Amino acid sequence: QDAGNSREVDAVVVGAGLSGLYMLHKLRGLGLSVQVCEKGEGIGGTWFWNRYPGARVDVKSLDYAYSFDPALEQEWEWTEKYPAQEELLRYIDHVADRFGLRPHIRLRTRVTGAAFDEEAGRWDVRTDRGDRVSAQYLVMATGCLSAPRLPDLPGLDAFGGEWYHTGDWPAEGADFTGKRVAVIGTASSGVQIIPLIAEQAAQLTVFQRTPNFVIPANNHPLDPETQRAVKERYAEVRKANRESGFGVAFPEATKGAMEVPDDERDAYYRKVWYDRDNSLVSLLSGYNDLIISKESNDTIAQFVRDRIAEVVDDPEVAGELQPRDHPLGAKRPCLGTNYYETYNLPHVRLVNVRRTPLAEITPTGIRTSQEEFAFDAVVFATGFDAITGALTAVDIRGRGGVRLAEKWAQGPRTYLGLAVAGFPNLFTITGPGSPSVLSNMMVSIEQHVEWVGDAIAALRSRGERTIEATPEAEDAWTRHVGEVAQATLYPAADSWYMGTNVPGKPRVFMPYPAGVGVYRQKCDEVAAAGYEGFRLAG
Ligand code: NA7
Repeated sequence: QDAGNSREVDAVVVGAGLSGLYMLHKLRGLGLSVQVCEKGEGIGGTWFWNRYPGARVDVKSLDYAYSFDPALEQEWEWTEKYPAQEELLRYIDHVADRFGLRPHIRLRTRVTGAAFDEEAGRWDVRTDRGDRVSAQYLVMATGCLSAPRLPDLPGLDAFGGEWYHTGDWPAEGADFTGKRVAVIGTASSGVQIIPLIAEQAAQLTVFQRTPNFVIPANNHPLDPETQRAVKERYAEVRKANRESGFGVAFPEATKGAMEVPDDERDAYYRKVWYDRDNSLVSLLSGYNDLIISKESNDTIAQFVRDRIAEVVDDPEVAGELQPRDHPLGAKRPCLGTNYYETYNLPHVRLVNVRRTPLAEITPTGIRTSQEEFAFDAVVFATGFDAITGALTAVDIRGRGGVRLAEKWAQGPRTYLGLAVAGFPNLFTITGPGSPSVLSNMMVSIEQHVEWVGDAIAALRSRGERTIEATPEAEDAWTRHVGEVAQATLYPAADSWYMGTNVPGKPRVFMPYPAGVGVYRQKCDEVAAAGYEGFRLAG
């Protein structure tokens, strides 16, 4: 467990979440010595930190599970359609024990910097515990939603009540019984926590800047027969997931939404809304142009707005909850359980902070441009510096001492979302320029980890020491990602995909939206062509 203050390893992996753990296992399998550094007190990454009430994954359990080991995928029994945070963490702990991963993980250890030593061809990695680790390979497995963001509001230091961020929830939990509680933020995390806080709190005030499209999760205990049926043909299911668009296989739509009669379209949307086996993928994959054509997208957006009007008693509140400023899917749609219903409760109030902006946190609560509120607790469900935040938070310096954060000042530049020119032997798992957050993360994580493992194995078998993206390959890839994004509705919305939730962050669409199947093929072609676009050196 103790790494000591200074040591040499083949690889340092930063982060012990789903990516880091599999990367560790993969590299150990290749015979490498590996040091994983994890800032948390426990492993699990996203599923360690997001311990807030109601936290659960929005991809079905049987799809959101490692596929690399057939025995593991058969033996683990999921209990729900969408597992909660505790179950996911139990699964992650099981994996770590099963594959003997813990001895290689140093907990409570944040990597603060890493510099590439050009002469030695190695990374010199520093931690907040004063460690110096020299490694040939550096794998950033730091996650896409792991740098929590608080709003830039004055006064939080002097707030006399309790406050929490959903992405950094205390292990001991929080009790809101009988309290006056504020929630700021109404995306995935807010949508999950709001109905549960409403059950405890005496008063709940929700501060909403942008309403989101919230689809009923229709979560339920997983039927044993369903689980058995999937496991019987798991290999086939996994293959189809890998070749799909979002990382969850779904029959390919052959028609656009406007090519079918209104009643047929409406029937499809209703089926997705009420079906107990529905999913975000079934919602977005029903027609082949929902994320490309505004006219088609309007049909599903209006369908959701109509459902909100049906559920919410007060027409004015319903109007506030209906998203109108962005296409459905251009921001991450949310899965909810009793979300809209919660606004019918007498002790729950919605405040539109687009109209009456938040001004400050006061010692006793929150002040908007219009009104002063008293609270015992404030919950920030305000999201993350997504995709690049956890990477640029580390002082990573490549050739010539160039800082990654500087290089990306105008937006991230990568080759295939997993390598950066000028940063040899550095890999970014689910980095910007890869499908990452637009997909079932598990599929994207496994694909990256396996590609990186194969690249390192290839390098070693050829007796080469470094692999590095060429600037030309990086330019072409970065341009390609931008072009594909421009052909979609994604850039039409302000979102964390675009970096617009972080003041000063460049407005660039970060993930690669062509689908995981297409993307995988490109990565495989690059490898098969002898790592085309990379320079290998001895
Ligand atoms: P998100 O999706 O980044 O949502 C953050 C929410 O907080 C969103 O509603 C924001 O409104 C709101 N927000 C952020 N800053 C402010 C300020 N300053 N004032 C008012 N409201 C604010 O984070 P989540 O944790 O919910 O979800 C992250 C992902 O995890 C999710 O997409 C799934 O993939 C899982 P905005 O929309 O920016 O107007």
